[in-house]
Order: sequence, then structure tokens, then C-alpha cells
Amino acid sequence: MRQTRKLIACFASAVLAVSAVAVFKTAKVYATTAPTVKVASQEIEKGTGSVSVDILLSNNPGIWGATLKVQFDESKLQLKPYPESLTGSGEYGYTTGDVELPMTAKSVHPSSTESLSKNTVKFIFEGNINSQSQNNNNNFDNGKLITLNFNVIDPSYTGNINISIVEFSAFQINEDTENKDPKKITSQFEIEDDIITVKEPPIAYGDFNNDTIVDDADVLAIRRFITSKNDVSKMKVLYPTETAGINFNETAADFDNSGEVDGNDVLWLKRYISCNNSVSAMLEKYDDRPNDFAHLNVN
Ligand SMILES: [Ca+2]
Ligand SMILES: [Ca+2]
Repeated sequence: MRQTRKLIACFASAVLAVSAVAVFKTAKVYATTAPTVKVASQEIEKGTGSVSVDILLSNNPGIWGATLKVQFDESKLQLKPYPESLTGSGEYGYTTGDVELPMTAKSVHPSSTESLSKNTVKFIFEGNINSQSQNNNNNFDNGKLITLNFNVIDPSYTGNINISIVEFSAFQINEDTENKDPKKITSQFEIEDDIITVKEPPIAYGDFNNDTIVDDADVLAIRRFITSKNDVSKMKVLYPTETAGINFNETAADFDNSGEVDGNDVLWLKRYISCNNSVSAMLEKYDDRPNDFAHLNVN
């Protein structure tokens, strides 16, 4: 799923520091030693609510300033706003990373100075060439450039969410000259986009009543479910008080993973609970098992 793109990063003068840089898509494969800015892939479970995504810098050729623009799916993600008491307006959910660029990081989303859509966040790492005391060196750090912190909008969504670096421009000063005049060089950054994968959580086999605990209440509920001809709506009619407000997980009721819910699930669930919810203890004690219950160990 990963997309790789090349982007020409202009090492320009400080005056040109924030100028936009064209993005060129290409199929060419670059050596692993190429300067790279990448989105770190992430995998979360459905309903997690939030996700943090790192933007990583590697093979840093030495940069003094940079501009990073990242796009995301605004129908699925929202950048976490900082509490207003901590920051001014226009600053959004990010945390600085390992790369200690001698610059200030700013998010520009939405920007009063630049027209950005809601699906874009922009950071400017901007040094000060005129400073007498600091920021007069290029930075060669690698690692986390910045971390983006998102809220996942739809708690029921599963699937992929694309995160794309749509602009990365960097510039470099000439440390060898007294006036730090920028070396005007051009370097090629490899840009790697990636995705957030939102997966279904593993099935909590046995937890029929969905309270995150596997215990006798589940045994009883599965018995009632079977009595109700494996129909939750019938069960709710037959046992209105006992079932009120419970979102039963029928997949979890199939404790032995046989494809149907029946007396064997009640039998093995009782055995499992009697062994303090230990699969290995249950398998050691009972050898008439229908399978090795490996599906329980994925949880
Ligand atoms: Ca339960
Ligand atoms: Ca079963």
C-alpha cells in the first residue's frame, strides 16, 4: 500500500525558505541511503478514538530550515486541537520529535497567510540566519521530525486512511563562511506516504454479554440464547430484565469456534472458566476437545 514518491527539495537561500516546491511522481527506486521523509504506518483497532502518526526523517544531509505539508482524509481524521489556554490560534495537534532542528515549528492550519484546506497541515521549521548566538548550524539529526495527533471521527470505521506528504522543502546554510550565506544546492528527498489501518478488534471468545469479562454470566446468557433458538431478539423478549441494555456479541458466543452456538460452547466455556480462564490448563485437563482452541490465543 505504500506509495513512494520523489520530491526535489530546494536548498535555497533563507529568503526563499518558505517557497513552495514542486512534487514529481516517479517510479524510480532510490537507494536506501537517499535522504528520506516518510509517514510511519500505523495500525489501530476500531473504536480507538485517536491515533498519532510520526513523520520520520532519515539520511539527513544537513538542513537548517524546512517546510512540511501533510494531507489526510478529513472525513476520517481531525487534528486534535490544543487547549486554547496552551497555545494561540492556528496551532493544532502535533508534538515535536527527535530531530532538534534549530528552528521553531509552527502548524499552519488553516492559515491566515496561506489558503490550506481542512485536510492539510503545514509546519515551518525556520531558522534565523541573522542570529548571532544560535541557529547558525545545519542539523543532521534523524528520527521523528514531528508527530501528528488525530481524532478518529467515526468510531465504527474500519479500513485504511491515507496520510500523504505533499510538500517537503529544505534549505541549508554554508557553515564555512562567516556570514553563513546559504549554499545553494539541490538535493533529492525520497518521500514515502503510508496509511493508518483501522482493524476490527480481535473477537473476545466467550464474552457473549460484551462486558470484557468471561465469566459465569456469559455461560448463563449463552444458555438463554440457545433456549431462544439462537435469536437475540427472542431472548430479549423472553428475558427482558436480564438482557436489558446489553449488546450481545453472537460471534463471541461460539466459544469453540465451530460455526454455531450450541451446548458444546456452554460445556467448554464452563470448563475454561473452571480453569481460571487458562486455555493451556483447560487443554491439559480435558482431552476430548474439538480443536486446540488456538482462536482464544489471538486475544
Ligand atoms: Ca462477559
Ligand atoms: Ca460452537
